[in-house]
Amino acid sequence: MDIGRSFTTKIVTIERYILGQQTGFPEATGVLTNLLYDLALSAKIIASHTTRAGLAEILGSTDEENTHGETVQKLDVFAERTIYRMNDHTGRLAVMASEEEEGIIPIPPNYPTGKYVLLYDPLDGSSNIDYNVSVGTIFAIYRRKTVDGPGTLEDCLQKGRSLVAAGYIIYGSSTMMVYSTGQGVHGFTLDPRVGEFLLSHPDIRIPEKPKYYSVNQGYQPRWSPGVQRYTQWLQGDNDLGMALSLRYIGSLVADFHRNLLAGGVFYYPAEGVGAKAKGKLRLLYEAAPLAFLAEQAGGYASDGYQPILDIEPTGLHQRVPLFIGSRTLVEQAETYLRSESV
Ligand code: AFP
Repeated sequence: MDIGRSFTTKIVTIERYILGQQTGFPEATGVLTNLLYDLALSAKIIASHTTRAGLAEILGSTDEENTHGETVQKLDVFAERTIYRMNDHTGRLAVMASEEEEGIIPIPPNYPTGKYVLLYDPLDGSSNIDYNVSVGTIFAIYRRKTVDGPGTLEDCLQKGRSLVAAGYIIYGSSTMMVYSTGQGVHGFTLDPRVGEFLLSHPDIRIPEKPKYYSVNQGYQPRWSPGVQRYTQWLQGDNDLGMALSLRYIGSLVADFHRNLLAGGVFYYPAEGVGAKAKGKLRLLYEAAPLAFLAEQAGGYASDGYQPILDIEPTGLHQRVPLFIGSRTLVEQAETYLRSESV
């Protein structure tokens, strides 16, 4: 028997897959391909540190010194610097913006600018790091709006419908990169032995039958009557024929990833007046890129009234209520929320 031929599953690296997708577009210049490749490389570097996060030298304040007399960086700062340094000099980007930075991040004047814009949340859920809970990186790629020269705030303030690509990396029991360029959602698992992301989840579709709802139930007293009733509906007062199970990690990428694969809804609603009057999550760094993935996987994301992807951003750090996951569940949330405003 020819053992070699008995293995029918192809091994596809992320590089090969990204390149393969590009060949469907003869006009493509390869810039987006290389940008995604750089993000995969950033992910490998960040993953190599998250797996060592329990070690004392990684934890602690940003200005502490480790035993080698070097300045210790917290993991979220490290992730931020890694993505920036991987992308500041390539000539592919006009400008960047990060959840960790107040303003836009210009490309240094000694480097060329390019046609894309990168927005990212370098390490989402970072308050979970000290407890060995999964965290993630989220990225969003747009085409610049301005024609040339340094990119501007206007280039960053684009609605999700204009996204060229988006994705996330989850640093969990394994590291996965999940992305879409508008041709479905594809997931790659990092094989740490060979240092490659290998295609493990081609063409992810949110399952028809949902399993989970995910929300910080501790905040229930602060929710509007519509969100309260919606939650009861998810808990069994419905025509789904089953009560959904509650799963909540408190790390958006991990909660979204689980529901993407298992079916379900994640929501972080508005909480009346005060600091969370518009919820907690950021439109540009969290909601819009994940909404793009949700729609590409057959799901949906809404602020309770309109698609997240249709919201015109007015500020870099704008917050938005988020309902995301299986389409029927998110549409049901809209029904409950709209009914409270009539
Ligand atoms: P941190 O980055 O401060 O850990 O916040 C994580 C997050 O932005 C998102 O990943 C979670 O879904 C959400 O906040 C959890 O918020 P609550 O702790 O209020 O439930």
